[in-house]
Parts: sequence; C-alpha cells; structure tokens
Amino acid sequence: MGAPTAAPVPDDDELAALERLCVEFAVTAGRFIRDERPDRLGVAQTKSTDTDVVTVMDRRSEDLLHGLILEARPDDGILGEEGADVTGTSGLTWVIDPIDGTVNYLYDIPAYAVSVAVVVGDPSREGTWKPVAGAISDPSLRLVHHAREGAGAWTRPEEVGEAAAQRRLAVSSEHRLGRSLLATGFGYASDVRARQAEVLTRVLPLVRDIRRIGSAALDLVRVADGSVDAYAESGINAWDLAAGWVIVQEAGGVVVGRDGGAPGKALTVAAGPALATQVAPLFTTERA
Ligand code: LIP
Repeated sequence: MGAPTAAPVPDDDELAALERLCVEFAVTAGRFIRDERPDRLGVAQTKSTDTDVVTVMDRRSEDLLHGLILEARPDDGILGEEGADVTGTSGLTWVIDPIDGTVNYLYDIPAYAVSVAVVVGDPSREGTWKPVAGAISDPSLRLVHHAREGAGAWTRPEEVGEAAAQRRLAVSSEHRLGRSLLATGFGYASDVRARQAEVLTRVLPLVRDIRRIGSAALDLVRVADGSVDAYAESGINAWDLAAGWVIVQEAGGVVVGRDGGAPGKALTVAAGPALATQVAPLFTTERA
C-alpha cells in the first residue's frame, strides 16, 4: 500500500537531518502557541463554515513555521493549512498544520498539536505524495513524536536535554474489531456531519468504543503508541495527515484510504494491518 512518488526519497543522512528539523520546528511552534496563548482568545476568521474557525495564533504559528523553514531549507516547497503555498525546486515539500485541533485550542482544551512533515510528490494531489519525515508536538503534555522513513517512530519530552528519555512507538496488536478502541472525527459542515453520524450509528455496535479527541494528528499518534487501536475519518486534509502518516507507518501500522488506496479526503484509516482491513470498509460509503 502507499502512494506512487515523484521525486526520489533522500538518503538516510538527509532524512535524519530533515527529521531533526521537523522536531525542532514543531517544538518551537508548540511552545509558542502554549506559552503565548492570549487569555481572551477569540475567533479571527471562519473558513468552510461558521464553525471552521481560525484564531490569530493559527496564523502566527504558521508564519513562525514558514520563516523557520525558508531560512533552513530555501529550496523546498511549503503547504500550510492557513494558506502558505510555496513551490520549491528540491522536490521536497513541507506540509504544516500550525494548530491541529483549533477548536480545542479555542476552548482551552489541552488536546491540540503542531504537525510538521516533509513529503515527496505533490501534496495538493491525492495519491501522488507520501511523507518521508515528520514530527507532531503535543504542547500540553510537553511531548514530541517523530519518525523518518526506515528508522522507527519515537516519542520524547520536548526538552532537548531529556532526549535520552526517548521511547519507541508500536501500534497495538489488537485484531478483533469488537475489542477495538476506535478514534474518529467529524467535519465542519452539518450535512457532512449528518452522513458521518449515520456511519457512526452503524460502527458503534461493532467496536469496543469510540474516542473523539478533536485532532487528527493526536489521533494518529495514539494509533502509533497503541493507546487507541484504530483511527478512521473522512474529510481530513494533507496537513492533518502528513506527519502522523509516517509516524504510524514507522510504528508498524498502515495508513490507507478507500479500497486500500492512498489516504486522503475521501477516507483515512490508520491501524495495525489486520484491523485496518476490517475498519476501512465500515467507513466506505457511496456518498463519501
Ligand atoms: C481538525 C482535525 C480533526 C477533525 C476536525 C478538524 P483542524 O483539524 O484534526 O480530525 O475532526 O474537524 O478538521 O481544523 O483543527 O486543523
């Protein structure tokens, strides 16, 4: 499984350097959104619907990441949730979500993340790209999760000095659907939510239970560390998915879309291989 790629994957030395930069940038932006969060944080703008909100910190975090990437990697491309769209010449693109779980952040619920990944191929065209390195910072827990292709997935405290406290991630070995704890999420448009609720009505009796954490990046980290058995959602974007995809894959899981294809807006499922093939068909609807 996995997407055909355009540019060659860099060698492991370059991948290791890219992974370190992903960690550094995700932690820097994570600290910024945690420590500089205004007490009276409001909605600066709405996007696809009235409930699809942007705060001033989403923009400031993306500007911070944009500047850090351009300075360190001027030839790479950038694709960001809040509009960053730089075409590079290196064949590599940084895919960034400055605050994943923005609604949680707005309500000061400690479940939001910064997601930073490097991909080969074109992240604006589903099925033509894949991540090769990535990091997700969880500022509330002061943790950072990261991976690069072929080198495993890891979690460690955000404090550099504590790097030794690094822990290797592995997806859960649960293969029975009825015993599986499943994370999922819902879109911002009410008609989409109505369809997702129909799917959930069908799925809920078939699994152990559902968790709605509110951040695809944190859901994917939980699949990678086995604290949920699977994640499935329709409607997420490349920036919600990119870093978590390589982290799950390097933790021994699979990340797929409809009919075993590449993950994307129609469907993203992440789990151990045995469970993924059982979960994906449940979330595949004609109208998705
Ligand atoms: C969020 C995703 C989440 C989804 C939300 C939203 P955002 O991203 O991480 O999985 O259920 O609807 O899309 O908007 O906070 O970056």
